[in-house]
This record gives sequence, structure tokens and C-alpha cells, in this order.
Amino acid sequence: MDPVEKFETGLRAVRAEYREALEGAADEQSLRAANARLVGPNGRLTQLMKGMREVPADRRRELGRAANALKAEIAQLFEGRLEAIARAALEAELTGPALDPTLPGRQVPPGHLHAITRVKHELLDIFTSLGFEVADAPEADTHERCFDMLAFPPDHPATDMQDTFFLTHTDEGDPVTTLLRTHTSTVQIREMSRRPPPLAIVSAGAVFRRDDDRTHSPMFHQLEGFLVDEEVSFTHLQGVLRVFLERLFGADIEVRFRPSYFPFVEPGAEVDVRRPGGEWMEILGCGMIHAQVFENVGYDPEKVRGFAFGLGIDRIAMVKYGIPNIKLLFDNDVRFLASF
Ligand code: FA5
Repeated sequence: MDPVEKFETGLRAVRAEYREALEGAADEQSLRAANARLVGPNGRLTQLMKGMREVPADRRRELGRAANALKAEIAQLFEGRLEAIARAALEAELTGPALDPTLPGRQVPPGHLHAITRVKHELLDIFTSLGFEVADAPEADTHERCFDMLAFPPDHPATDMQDTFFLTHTDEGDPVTTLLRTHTSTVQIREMSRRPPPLAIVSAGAVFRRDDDRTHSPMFHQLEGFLVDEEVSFTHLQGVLRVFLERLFGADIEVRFRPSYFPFVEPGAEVDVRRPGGEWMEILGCGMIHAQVFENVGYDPEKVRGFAFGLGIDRIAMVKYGIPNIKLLFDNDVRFLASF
């Protein structure tokens, strides 16, 4: 077809149809789509104008003008329709059915504290009622306070890279190397170093180790307790722990002390508990504070005695709520967490 004729036919067709296309669009989305089919990058008029090159030079000006005039008409109608649609939508909203305030609202389920936090508060309450004071301490601490001052020998396996998340990379045994504390016993060093006996302190928080199985998590929680005075015996330790465990679990909890070794106590023990018919669960380590530790913090080991214990808060939550796998506590599945 002759390019001029082709152009004129195309222009006539667009002119004949654009009004209906734009006026027929009932909402903004279809209006924009109809507009794009006319003057968008692949629109009919746009395509037509691209063919202008083939029109002989003497007709180009005239036809170009006609095409531009049509484009302006389309733009004007489009803007007008856009405004009309917006106005109609607003009108419909204002005159439509009123908001019904009697419909029930959307329920926002109330949350509650995590099982670990609840158990932690419960433990702190019991110990404060027994006269212990609560201390706070950081989760990152030095090699010195986590191991050396607690009388770990330099090559003790617990200080190994295997067990510990180090934060700085100096020599492994360097006392000022910082790490995520592997236990809350750091609080013994912190508190005894800054004040004289007598003292009775508890402190709870997160600790970190390279551990990972059904009863071991790499991040877990401990509560440290220690009491230092002139006359303190292992019997005091046992008495405090028994009172504590019976208040926590009820009088029918079975408690078992097993001799154990920790470098910072002598003698040392571990305690397991069992609900009648249930399985034994190791929940804490304890013992009489070692003379070497007293020396390290500047106490006279001839004059003071003390006991200390470190208990696993997550393990206590497991026994208390019958949780079979420690991971469940940290998976953050609301269906599980909401059941306590
Ligand atoms: C200690 O951490 C000693 N600091 C406890 C202590 C304090 C002893 C004061 C003497 C005097 P142990 O590594 O056994 O000990 O950990 C204590 C308790 O933390 C364990 O009995 C257990 O209940 C809990 N526990 C240990 N490792 C994990 C773990 N990976 N995940 C969850 N709980 C753990």
C-alpha cells in the first residue's frame, strides 16, 4: 500500500475508535491499559508515527501535524476520564453503605513471655526470697574471667577452640582474649573481685558453647548462685538446693547428687532430677568454692568459705514442661510456644 494511504487509513481508524476505547474503560486499570494500546510504546498511534519515515517529504509535515493533534486529543480525553473515575470512586465511598461498627474486630492474639523467660523469673524469685541478691553481667567476657581466674589449667579441654566462640584472635590462652562466656561462673569472679564477703548472689543469662544435640544447644541459659561467708559448708549448699528444687518442682521431685569435677570447686557435684516415673536430667553443677579462686579474687582462703552452683535454665524448662528436645525452645514455632 502507498505509505501515505496507509498512514491516512491508520489515522482514520484510530480517530474513529479511540473515544469508545477510553470511554468504555470502567476503572483506572482498564483505562490505563486502553490508553497504552493507543499511545503506549507499542500503541497503534505510536507504531503509525514510526512509519512516518516512509511518507514522502512533501506530505510529512501535514500528516505529522494531524497525528500530533490526534495524540493531544487522546491525552486530553485520557486525563479527563482518569479524573472522572477517581471522582466516581470517592463518591461511591462517601455515599455507599456506612462502616458497620458492630462487626466483630480482627482478633490480635495476646502474646506471653517465652518459657525460658518465665522459668528464669521463677528461679530468681525463689532465690531472692531466700536472701540472694541479683547481679547482672555481660555475655562477652575475657578468657581470664571465664577460665584462668576460675583455676582452669591452661590446657584444660573446656578452653579449647572446640568448646568456645572466641571474639578476638589473639593467642588462644591470652588472658585478655574476649569470647562469648561458656558459663555464668564469670559472675563469681566479677562480683568477688569488686567487694568483700559476706555475699549471696544469683545471676542469670545466656551462655554459649559448641554443643548441639537433644539436650545441648549452642546458646543456652544458666543461673549462677554463690554464697561466701565465714562458716559455710557443703550441707548448706545441699540445703539451699533442696529447698529450691522442692519449691520449683514440688515435694515429689527426686534429687540425686553425683560427685563431679570442676576446677573452681572442691569438692564438686552434679545434680540430676527426675519426676516420678520420668528420666533423670542433669540440671546443675555445684561445689565448695576452691581456695585458688579465693586467692585469685583477693580473699583470704583461710578466713572464708563459700559454695557455688550453676544451673541450666533450659533443662529446667524441659523437665518442668515435659519438653523432649531443647531445640523446640528456640525454633520459634508459635504453635509450640503458645502451649505453655
Ligand atoms: C558449668 O557450666 C559450671 N560453671 C557449673 C558450676 C557452677 C559448677 C558453680 C560448680 C560451681 P556444666 O558445664 O555442667 O557446668 O553446665 C551446667 C549446667 O548447664 C548443666 O548441668 C546443664 O543443665 C546445663 N548445660 C550445659 N551445657 C548445656 C547445653 N549445651 N545446652 C543446654 N544446657 C546445658
